Amino acid sequence: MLRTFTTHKYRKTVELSDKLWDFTPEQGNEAGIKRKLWVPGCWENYPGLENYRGTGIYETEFEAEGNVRIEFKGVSHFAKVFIDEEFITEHYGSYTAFEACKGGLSAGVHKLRVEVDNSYGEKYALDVPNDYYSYGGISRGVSLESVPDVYIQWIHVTPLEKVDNKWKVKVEVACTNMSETPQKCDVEITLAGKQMKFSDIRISAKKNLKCDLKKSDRVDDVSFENVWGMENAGTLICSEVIEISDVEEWCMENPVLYYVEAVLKKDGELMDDLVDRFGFRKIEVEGKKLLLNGRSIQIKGFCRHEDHPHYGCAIPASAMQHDLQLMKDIGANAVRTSHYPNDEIFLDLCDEMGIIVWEENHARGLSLEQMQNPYFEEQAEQVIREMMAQHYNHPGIIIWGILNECASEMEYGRECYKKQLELIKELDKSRPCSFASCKFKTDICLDLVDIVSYNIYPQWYHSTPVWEYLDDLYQWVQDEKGGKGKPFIISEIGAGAIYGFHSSAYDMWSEELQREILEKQLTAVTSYEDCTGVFIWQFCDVRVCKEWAMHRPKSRNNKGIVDEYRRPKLVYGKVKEIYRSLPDYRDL
Ligand code: ADA
Repeated sequence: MLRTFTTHKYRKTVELSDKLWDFTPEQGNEAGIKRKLWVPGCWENYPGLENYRGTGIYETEFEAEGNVRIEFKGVSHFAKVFIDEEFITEHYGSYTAFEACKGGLSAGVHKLRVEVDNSYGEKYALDVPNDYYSYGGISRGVSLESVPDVYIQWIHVTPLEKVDNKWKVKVEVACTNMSETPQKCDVEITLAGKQMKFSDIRISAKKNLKCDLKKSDRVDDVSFENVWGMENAGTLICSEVIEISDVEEWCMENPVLYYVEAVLKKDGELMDDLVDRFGFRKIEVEGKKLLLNGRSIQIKGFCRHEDHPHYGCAIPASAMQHDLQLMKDIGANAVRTSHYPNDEIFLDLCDEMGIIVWEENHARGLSLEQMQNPYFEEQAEQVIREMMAQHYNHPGIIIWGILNECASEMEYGRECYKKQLELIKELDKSRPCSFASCKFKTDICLDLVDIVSYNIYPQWYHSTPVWEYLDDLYQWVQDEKGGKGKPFIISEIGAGAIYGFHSSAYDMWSEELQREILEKQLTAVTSYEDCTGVFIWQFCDVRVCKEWAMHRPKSRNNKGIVDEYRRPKLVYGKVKEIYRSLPDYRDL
């Protein structure tokens, strides 16, 4: 399963995941020993491979004829793909999808080999030993699709605003041309019942980034390479701003979703299609407020890692849904996908359940030296491009975030933040952006964002009273250039506890102490007038890399409200009491 709904009615698609593949590790005690692994999955969940960091070969077979497009939703963290022993593509980045395309396959069975690497090293700037575990393997779904030479890459729908009960909407469709010659096609779009047609569109050929399009087609001459960083050349078709009436808005309490469908025709014949889903909703910043459809929202959120003892980061849909049900039970309305783009199934579920999302690119706590890695900029920007191209339509996503707790107090760091935030603005003007800072009164990047966000741990990492610390910080943000008058979010608060450890003395790591600290933090933050909301660190306990284990009992970051098996700790009831007592909107 790659999405929670059908994305093609016409394009022939088969899932290559949800089955066993052959897997052979290349180093260590198990080197050269072939075994079966479930895809999607992480190799650390198998006996003998629990700590395996290195390269491994995944192999399977598929039956096809003609052009194939294989979509990998996530391989952790570097992949090289071969079809019938021929190298097709490579991709770095565990948390975004990529495609491997090959034309003209003969009818029959073909071999697919994926060489996967989860080792650390300079070439992988975003994966460093960290306060969470970076697993190895084909960790998200894989699909095999039969495509014509020209196929639809994505559809982006931007709901702009609602005027007189009519929604103004813009639609863009990206088409890719796998062949060596330009092709002419018609593209028809159906959006919430409204139809649009773009005739005789010239789709530029691979590696030939020029299009000669008639002005009347309203087609922008933009290559994916320049804007979205896609591999193949193609054409971006932009609609006029259209108006749609009689539709329901997407909101937290009534998350209504609509479908958009694009079909591609050549000489009148249907060649390809793509279906995606979106919602009519507007997110905007107005002074200190964050407005959803004009109403000021109160974020009651959790930071969540994709982690589970049975599945690593490859969490099955039913277990994701269970996490979301627990969050709903607690009264939460928001998730921060800390610290990377999430599996799209999770985003689909958030859309369906009315849960708002802060999605961020992949980076946690990178130091100045780590940001100066020669690969850092390119790799971090690639995650942004892929995340935004792939997740653009999710109405649940209301904030794009970047670079959690990196060097935002240094000039060099500021340059990186600036470039990445400018890139986000270039790609999507319809959502605000932010980053989670830990640079207490030293951050120099607050002018670059729409929303100021801070991770704070008073009473846990230091003993300053919460209100005092928060107020001190907020007043500094108001004095500091750039932060003044913007919405202010506490993107992390938290305290650790080991499930089942009780202490009437409120000893460190006891459930009692965690409950006491979090109550103080949450009460102060949620009653602080100028604070737009909070994301608790964190939803569940997670495995950490061995380099971090010294400060993390059980090799876990134990600040979860539930433990790694989702068993509620004492604090669960307290958070539930506080979150449930607060409305979703601040204007009630
Ligand atoms: C940081 C960081 C988290 C986690 C947390 C903690 O704020 O963003 O990833 O490491 O601290 O538990 O200390």
